[in-house]
Amino acid sequence: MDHLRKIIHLDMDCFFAAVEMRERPELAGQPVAVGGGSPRGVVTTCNYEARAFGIHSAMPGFKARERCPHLIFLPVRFDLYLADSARIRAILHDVTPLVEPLSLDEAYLDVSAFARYAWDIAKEIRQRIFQETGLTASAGIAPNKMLAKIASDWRKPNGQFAVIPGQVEAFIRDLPVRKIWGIGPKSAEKFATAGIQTCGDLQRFSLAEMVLCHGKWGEELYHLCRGHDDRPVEPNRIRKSLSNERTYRENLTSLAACRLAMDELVSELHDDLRGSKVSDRRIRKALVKMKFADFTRITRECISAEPTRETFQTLLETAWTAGGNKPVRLLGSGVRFAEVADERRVAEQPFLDLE
Ligand code: TTP
Ligand code: MG
Repeated sequence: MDHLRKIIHLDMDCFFAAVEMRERPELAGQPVAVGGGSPRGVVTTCNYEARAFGIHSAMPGFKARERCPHLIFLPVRFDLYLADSARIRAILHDVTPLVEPLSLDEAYLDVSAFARYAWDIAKEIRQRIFQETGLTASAGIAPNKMLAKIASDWRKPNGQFAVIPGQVEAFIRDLPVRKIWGIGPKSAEKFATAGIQTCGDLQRFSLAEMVLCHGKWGEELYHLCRGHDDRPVEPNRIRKSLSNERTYRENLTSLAACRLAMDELVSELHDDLRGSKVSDRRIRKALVKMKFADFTRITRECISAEPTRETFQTLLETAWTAGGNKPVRLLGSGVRFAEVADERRVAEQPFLDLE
């Protein structure tokens, strides 16, 4: 039940940039972005000084430099961020085993079982993270995951915000639909053309209408736009996919060049698939991602339990042709894993055959 739970969503502030600034105190007060070192690199994140110039994640480096010529653009040092992420996770696990990491710098905690206020727990966690890493975090506290995640943005940076059960209705009513879990810019645009801007607008539709328009997702949406979300905090979330990608210094202008590059990615992917955490997982699908010089993108996937080099080459060729043989700036390869429940079913198959 929603009102019985106390969920904290913790999110580090400008994570990669904050780590870099801690390492180089002389950068204080200057606009800093972290991203690919080459002129084609993309901003992964930036500090608030840089955000003031309109710079944001996923912005191409050249554009960022246009907006802010004195921007300090630092290369990504992933190992460094990974080490901080591990320290932060250890702090969270010290509080409760009910921690669900979402990415390197984000996690949910379920503190329902604590008699203490979730507000105080969040505050202590943030203080401890600061003491041990020198980094600031923000937190959202709410009766469920969706609201906690929205709330952690409310007092960023270095702040926290709580949505108490009695305030859920008022909190959700005026929120843009874009804030709802699973609604991306495209769906938000579709809703906007239908005159639906806020969660309150969406609440005017009955459950039957929502299901009629959006199927199973409509039913979920019906609850989410009311601020109801009963997804549990799941420690050790099971990985659904594994992928890699690379942005090339020079565009790849022929299929032959893409083929070579894809072989390299696939061999790395196969290495990663031997890693301890995924080596026992069953693969369900293979996929290829392609981003073109004009920034359009395409993905192609196929069902495959043991995708080989050839599987990816076939997908690559389909994507290349479907994309219109345009110069390619980024390639990616990946696999989707079978659900663990499906895996069990498959594992039981031989028994069924024997009967
Ligand atoms: P975010 O939490 O989305 O961003 P942030 O921590 O930098 O800033 P905020 O204060 O708004 O939370 O992402 C966490 C880290 O993940 C970010 O520091 C860099 C990395 N990242 C990428 O590599 N690519 C991306 O597109 C995004 C959004 C983040
Ligand atoms: Mg963050």
